[in-house]
Amino acid sequence: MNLEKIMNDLEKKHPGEVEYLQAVREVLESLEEVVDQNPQFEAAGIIDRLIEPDRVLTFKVPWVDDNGKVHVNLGYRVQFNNAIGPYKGGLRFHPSVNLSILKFLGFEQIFKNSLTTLPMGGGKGGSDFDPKGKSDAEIMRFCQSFMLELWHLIGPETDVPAGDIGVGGKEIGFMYGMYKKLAREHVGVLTGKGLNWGGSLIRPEATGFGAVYFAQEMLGTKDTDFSGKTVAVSGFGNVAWGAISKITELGGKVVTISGPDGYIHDPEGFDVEKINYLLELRASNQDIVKPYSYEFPSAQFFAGKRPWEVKCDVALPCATQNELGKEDAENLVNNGCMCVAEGANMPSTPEAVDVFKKHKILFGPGKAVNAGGVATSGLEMTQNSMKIAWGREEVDARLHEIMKNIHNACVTHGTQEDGYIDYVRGANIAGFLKVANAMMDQGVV
Ligand code: NDP
Ligand code: 2IT
Repeated sequence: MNLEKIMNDLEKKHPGEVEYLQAVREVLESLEEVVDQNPQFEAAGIIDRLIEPDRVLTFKVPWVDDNGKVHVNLGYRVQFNNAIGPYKGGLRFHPSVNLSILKFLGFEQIFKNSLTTLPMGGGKGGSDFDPKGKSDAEIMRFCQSFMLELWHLIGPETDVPAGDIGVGGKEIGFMYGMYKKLAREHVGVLTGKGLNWGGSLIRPEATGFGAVYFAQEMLGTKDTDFSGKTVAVSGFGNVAWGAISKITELGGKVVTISGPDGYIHDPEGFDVEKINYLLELRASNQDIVKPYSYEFPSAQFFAGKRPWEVKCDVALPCATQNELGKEDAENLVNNGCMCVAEGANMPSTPEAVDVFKKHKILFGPGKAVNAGGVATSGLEMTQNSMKIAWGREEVDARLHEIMKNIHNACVTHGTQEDGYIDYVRGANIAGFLKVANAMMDQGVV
């Protein structure tokens, strides 16, 4: 495989799509050997077909705010690959959303979904709409307008969106209501639904819980666990909340959270009371974590900074892409951090990943670590198809088992001669092989 030629050609076709190009390069770097060992993949153009989405859909989303003013946002759905199942992946509502970000997320989703062992292809979508500071009525009108276009493109066996940054249970509810009205069908077309109307227990917690189950397996390779460990977490959204709750339950001490405005350092660690206060803060639709430091005097707020300068044993970046750079990685390593597990998608820059690998610390990439969210979405789809609802323990046990299996797949495909587990390589190869072989079976389509 000629990696540089593939990347040059891709860059010429999609100039400036930096996140997309970054994600493709990272995966292809891991696959060079496997592709060279399997000439049938090259002959069938597997890589060329895999790195371009099947289709990209863009649409206009007009909506009216509470003052009667009209706004126009852009909506997208990137249907990347459906070799092993219907397109599946979240919707992101954030002002930074553009095609490059959604293509990177959709591309990553192909391999992540393959790793879950469930039949799901890869997709992603969203809008540059900013839910921050909007009333519920405004969010509802936006979601309804978004679905007026999206509903043509999706279906329970075609493409099944879910949440991501800026899209939680509330937004899924508003979108589902409009889909149901248009399609006149009550089907599992979205995941992350409310418990009373087809949602699955554990789905809200799943990404964070899954990330911690995966990190637990990573620590297990060094004969240790979360008990007594100091943990730095970034973000305080859906993923960070689930992770903090589970780490705390397992006896770990989470000492940081962050928002776009800076981070909080609480050396005493977060407990249930503090987590509940943080949930209240988020529900108040504020975009800052600063008020926490007024409520709990043990905590200090560091404006405009990221938590990676704090001494910790384990780090879980759970906010957004490229939030942990080379210097941050060096700080973590120098402070004795032994394990970095990515709750977010691609939060570490390639330079940061190089630092972790050079120092041979445990590093789990997002597509493996955070796969518990979409895996539980897959379990929600199964329950919808069977028209049953599993109990909390059952879903949690299945999630836990899936995360262990993903860890095993990474170990199988990523263990180096000196025993170091290259989880990036392991996850990419394991995720790729299943999709590539399915594409081989299905001909050139
Ligand atoms: P949320 O919207 O619930 O939370 C996002 C968090 O990240 C918030 O704390 C937010 O702060 C912070 N954040 C967002 N953008 C920035 C930024 N530019 N700079 C600094 N902080 C930022 O999203 P999720 O928790 O769902 O998603 C977090 C990450 O996890 C994303 O990378 C997502 O793709 C990934 N993920 C999510 C899954 C899911 O099931 N939800 C599954 C797998 C991965 P604030 O709210 O204050 O803006
Ligand atoms: O990045 C992700 O895996 C998600 N946002 C969850 C996708 C899903 O379909 O549950």
